[in-house]
Amino acid sequence: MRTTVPPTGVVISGSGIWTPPHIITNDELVDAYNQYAGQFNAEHARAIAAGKMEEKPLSSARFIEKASGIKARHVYSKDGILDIHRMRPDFPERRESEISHQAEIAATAARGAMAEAGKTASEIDAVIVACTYTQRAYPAIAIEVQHALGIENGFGFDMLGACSAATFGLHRAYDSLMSGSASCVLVLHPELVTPQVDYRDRDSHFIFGDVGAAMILERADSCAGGKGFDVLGVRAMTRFSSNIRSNFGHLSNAFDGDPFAGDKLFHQAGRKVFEEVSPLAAGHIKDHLASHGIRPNQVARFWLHQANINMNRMVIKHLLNAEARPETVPMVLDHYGNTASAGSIVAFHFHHQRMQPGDIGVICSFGAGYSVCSLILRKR
Ligand code: CO8
Repeated sequence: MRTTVPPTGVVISGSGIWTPPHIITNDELVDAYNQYAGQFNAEHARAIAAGKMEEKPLSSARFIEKASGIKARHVYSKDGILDIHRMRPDFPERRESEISHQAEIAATAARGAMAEAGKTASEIDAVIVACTYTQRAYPAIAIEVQHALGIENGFGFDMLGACSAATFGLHRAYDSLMSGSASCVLVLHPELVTPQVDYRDRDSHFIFGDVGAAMILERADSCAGGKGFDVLGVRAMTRFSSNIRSNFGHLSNAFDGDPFAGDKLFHQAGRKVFEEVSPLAAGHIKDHLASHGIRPNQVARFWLHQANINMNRMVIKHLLNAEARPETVPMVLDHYGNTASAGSIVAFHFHHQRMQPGDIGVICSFGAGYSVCSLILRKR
């Protein structure tokens, strides 16, 4: 029930995941891309020789694993991505009378989180869908999920925040709970991002995978059995950069030109992002921990954004001046790819079970915007 009495604290009491049914390995992806590139180069041989067109460079599975740590990714739809005459996913379009793709995967992840938290629909009074893209502007995906799950109380809304959407969503949930405007919040991250990938671009075709993730946050005084994690603090920051960018939006319909041209899809200056965001994220985490009197080496688990394994190693090097050990800094990127804002939540979901009461953990996202957001947790 909604209440205006501020709580004594906020707890994360459940998490859930929807994993797409299909997997694409680096070898499969590179094979399809290289066939496409070979055909493109043959078709445009004259223009390339005359310097009027750029040759498509070949991709390499070895490069991908070494440069990013990604070995495979789960995807909602596989065939279209590997079809060299299509080079983009093919989702069946649903009728308005059917549940939307994004609401369906969000609801599946939500059921897992609700089961773990022991919450029924009648106990939830806010639904936040926080992700990189929503498949439509309105009605909000969150309201559709609210309806699909039979949540009759409260409100739902969608919010975007690129790489940090999930943690910014958790931040909003925390604020709603602390202000007393909600008592149990379902936060959802249905990251269907493969449609925003340019599979004809060698430098970025390997980065992303799809996933759905969910979290339940509630008032500490309503959370039975001392389970879950106390949220000790939340902190967000942003600083403008165009180094990670997608220009697709509803204005694309008003512009002349191809609404699906390269700049409308995901593109980035990856090396710059790597070099600029790693120290930004490390400094942010260090300051946030210090404001709670915690040193980085007192943290049992860092659930970091899953964009690049070398980037996470760099963040940990800045923080601890040590190597990132898998038991302290779990990675899910190797088989999920970069799942946009959901990555740190997926890492949390699979890697929090063995923590002891009192153990400290940090969830932290970083990337497009630039944006960074962290939550400091303590195992109950
Ligand atoms: N195969 C073979 N060679 C390649 C390939 C490839 N696939 N790609 C690039 N190369 C080549 C380059 O052309 C370059 O060649 P040369 O030296 O001759 O110029 C060489 O390899 C080295 O290139 P880079 O310096 O670019 O390689 P890096 O070591 O920097 O690795 C990465 C590239 C992996 C992209 C790396 O820079 C990286 O991951 N950076 C971090 C970027 C990041 O975190 N971005 C955030 C992503 S956004 C996000 O997380 C979610 C929000 C947005 C969601 C969007 C959904 C679609």
